[in-house]
Amino acid sequence: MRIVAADVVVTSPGRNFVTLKLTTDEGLTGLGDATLNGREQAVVAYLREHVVPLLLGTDPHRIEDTWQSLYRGAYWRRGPVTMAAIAAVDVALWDLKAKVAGLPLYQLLGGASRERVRTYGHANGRDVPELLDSVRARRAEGYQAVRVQTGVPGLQTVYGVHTGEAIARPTHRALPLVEDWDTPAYLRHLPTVLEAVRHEFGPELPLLHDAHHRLTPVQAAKLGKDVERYDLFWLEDCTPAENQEGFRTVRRHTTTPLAVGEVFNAVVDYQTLITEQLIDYARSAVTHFGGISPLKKLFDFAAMYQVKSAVHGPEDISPVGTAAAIHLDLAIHNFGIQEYSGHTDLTNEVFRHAYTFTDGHLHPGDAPGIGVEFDEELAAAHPYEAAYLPVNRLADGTVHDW
Ligand code: CS2
Ligand code: MG
Repeated sequence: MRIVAADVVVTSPGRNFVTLKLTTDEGLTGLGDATLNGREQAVVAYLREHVVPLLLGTDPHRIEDTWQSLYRGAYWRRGPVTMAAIAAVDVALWDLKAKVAGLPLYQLLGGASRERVRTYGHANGRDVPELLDSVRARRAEGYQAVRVQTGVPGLQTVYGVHTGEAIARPTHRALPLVEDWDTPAYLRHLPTVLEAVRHEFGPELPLLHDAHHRLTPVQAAKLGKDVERYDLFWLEDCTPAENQEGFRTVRRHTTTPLAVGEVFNAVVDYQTLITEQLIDYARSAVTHFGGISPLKKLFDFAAMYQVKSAVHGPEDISPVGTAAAIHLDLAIHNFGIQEYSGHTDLTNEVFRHAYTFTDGHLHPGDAPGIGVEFDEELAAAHPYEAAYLPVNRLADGTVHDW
């Protein structure tokens, strides 16, 4: 079998997605997600200019060799653009291999280790009453774990808080929106928010919170300690994790579980964090970590240190990347939880998928491959529109992590 075509398709059914479609000389097709939110066209160029020419004529069964050739052959390694491009190839090849075998992908990853995949959803509100309503809405949709994010008094726009349809979070269609930030105000406010949520919903509902890279290590340590009484399922991205050693400070002061890694794209990004057990959940997405092949290696490494998976799954991971994640979630032993924001109805028409969401859990389905069909005609009806993630600035105008 040989790859005879490799198409890179950008579509925007409400937000931009980049999809790689590989076609074999036997007419089989495999899909991969190459979406990098706010930098989509960089991945498109990387694929079209530097990857597609290398794929044509190759044997699609040689997944590991193709992956290593794309990773080592570029000389310039890692980074989100490169690894999103490689991820799309990796997933498309696994899709093809499973289709040839006539099996759902999870069967090629070791088979099911569980009956279904536990998820968490996003609840948010500009203030506490709005947040409580949003938690109720997620629970009514079946979620059994909820991430909670609110506005901060005195700030106009804060990460994770948006109005309108929960799963169509706006990635701003012009130049980056400038949001404001005030760490001391946030550190004072968050414990009061969690107090209100626990008072309303009790001690058992698994609650998660995303600090989104905004704190220094000692601020993160203080926050982790201040919220211990609310028994979070995790505190995410509490401090920029490129400084892996910074987590030693956090871990020394708090038992609040820590989750990190959605911006990572190689195992080495986690090495200190995992080997020193400074985190509890590894957050990388299939789409941003180079695909299923390396992500399974990461979780197997993490399992040696009792670190669990928590694959990144916001609406800017396409249904192709989501499907790939769910197959891996079902198969690995050290599964933790799967983030699942869902997608708009239009997106689900462009990417018709076999995975299902029931009672807060996902199942990949048993269609051969990853179980996604791509409606290219509908995709073409929704062309790319430049869109950027927001930028954060402090009161004095200094740029801050968003
Ligand atoms: C967030 C993401 O879901 C999360 O945990 O950190 O939504 C992140 O903001 C986006 O993926 C950025 O594109
Ligand atoms: Mg996050």
